[in-house]
Amino acid sequence: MGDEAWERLMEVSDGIVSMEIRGAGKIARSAAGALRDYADSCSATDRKDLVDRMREAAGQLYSTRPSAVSLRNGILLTLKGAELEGTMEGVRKRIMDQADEFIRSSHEALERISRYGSKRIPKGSRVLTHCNSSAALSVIEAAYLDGRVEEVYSTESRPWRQGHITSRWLAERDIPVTMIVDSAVRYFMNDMDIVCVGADTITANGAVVNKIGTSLISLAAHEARTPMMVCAETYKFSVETLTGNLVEIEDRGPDEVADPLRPEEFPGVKFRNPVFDFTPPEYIDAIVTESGVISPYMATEIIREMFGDAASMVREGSRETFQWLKDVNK
Ligand code: RUB
Repeated sequence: MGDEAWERLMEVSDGIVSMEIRGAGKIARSAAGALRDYADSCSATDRKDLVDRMREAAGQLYSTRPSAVSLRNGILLTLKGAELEGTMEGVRKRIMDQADEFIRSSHEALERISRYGSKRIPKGSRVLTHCNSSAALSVIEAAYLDGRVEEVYSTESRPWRQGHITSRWLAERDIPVTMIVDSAVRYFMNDMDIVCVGADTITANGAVVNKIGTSLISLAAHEARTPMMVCAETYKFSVETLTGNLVEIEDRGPDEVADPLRPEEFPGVKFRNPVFDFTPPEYIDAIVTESGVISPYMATEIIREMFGDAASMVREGSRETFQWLKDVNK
């Protein structure tokens, strides 16, 4: 494409790939913002050219983090129905308005989640969290301000060590925090009152896709009878899983595992680096969404609400956008 607008979009895309921009919610909001800016500034010549360019931009952003359905849903909600507008200005305005609305409502969702989730944390709790989730942290902060959290245990979260971000964030707010290595979770689990984590994707059967290690933590929590709470906006629920699609687990390659040692120093050794895993619904006590606190077994209800929306998009004639994103997802 070669124009400045595309370069700015690529900066966001590269930022997501390099993990400068990370966390399911932030990725989705950044993608929506990038699409809005691209719609505003790309040098499309007519309506069709703009629609084509927006599709290309969406495909570029969509390819960056395959496990985050939030990204796909953020893109879909930003573009939905835009190709139905009769003029280039109409297409542009609809995309910009929908991007702003997605970003606004996603902030509002976080605020609600913090209010609903904090009530689930008993007074004087020790809370374990994993990785770095803005939804989980918003709950923990609200609960702390309500006198419910005594201390937070934060896992290091190898290989990227997002636990460093979480621990600093908590310490900056004077919330007592202790950082532990991932493999110490079982050792400390009996001292925890609740586990509070985020999600990248929630499937139709109520399974939660989140940072690698979440599933092991859920097993330890289950064995210790420690409640496991997942905090997630409804746009992290996956419509496609209702019709059998599987969630792809991102594998980020060996360098992140072997760093600072290089893989070349391990001749004959293979590395695997899946960065998310599945926690089955039987190990999750509650999912806190902006629509309420639900059992994971109610995931289909949330998805059906969204599916209704998707179905109406198809009825309105937005089939193309919807189908196109489905094709990208295959
Ligand atoms: C981050 C991660 C977070 C979820 C939810 O993984 O697994 O728990 O994305 O985050 P990564 P949020 O660092 O690989 O992006 O609640 O902020 O959306």
